[in-house]
Amino acid sequence: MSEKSKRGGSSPSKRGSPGPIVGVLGGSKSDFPILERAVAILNELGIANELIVVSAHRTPDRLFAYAEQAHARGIEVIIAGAGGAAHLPGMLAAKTHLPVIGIPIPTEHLRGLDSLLSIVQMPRGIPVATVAIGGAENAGLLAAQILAGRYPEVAVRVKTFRHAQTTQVLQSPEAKGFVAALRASLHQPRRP
Ligand code: RP5
Repeated sequence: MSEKSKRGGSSPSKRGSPGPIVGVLGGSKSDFPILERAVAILNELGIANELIVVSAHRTPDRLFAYAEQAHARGIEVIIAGAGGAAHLPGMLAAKTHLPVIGIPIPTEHLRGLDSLLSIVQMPRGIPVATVAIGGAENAGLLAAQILAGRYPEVAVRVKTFRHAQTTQVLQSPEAKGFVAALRASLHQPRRP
């Protein structure tokens, strides 16, 4: 695919092949600054991925081809980000049994509310798991959690990620300040 711009790490990959198992698709190259945050999470968790442009309205045939070939190519989860009247995630979901995670891309005029409603309001029968507007990190994490059931090493990395995240918050001066204030208030003599 000529627009393919990036591949992540090599593990885990389907049946030991080096190919991507998560497809990160954007309706436009202008979506990439947000989608790259999903790629970063996937890379951090060692999940092979590809980031490419597939537009529902500019390259509809390519959309169909990608969705139809994805499973055979080893793709297991698709992340799709689009803005405005964002058809990409829903159309992909309609053309494949693979789970599709939609990322509503922020827009200039409606700040992504248009994207959000276009993606989240899928009619009955064809689900798209929709994250927050611009929520690319969560899309990457959700893809990892879907894969964690099949790849124990991904499950371990997700748990390690969460543990590090929790530790980072608890170690922050703000959190320590709260705990200290709480302790101090608990030790204050109670008024009768
Ligand atoms: C959508 O239109 C894309 O997902 C993008 O968010 C939006 C604008 O695209 P460009 O005009 O920047 O290419 O298809």
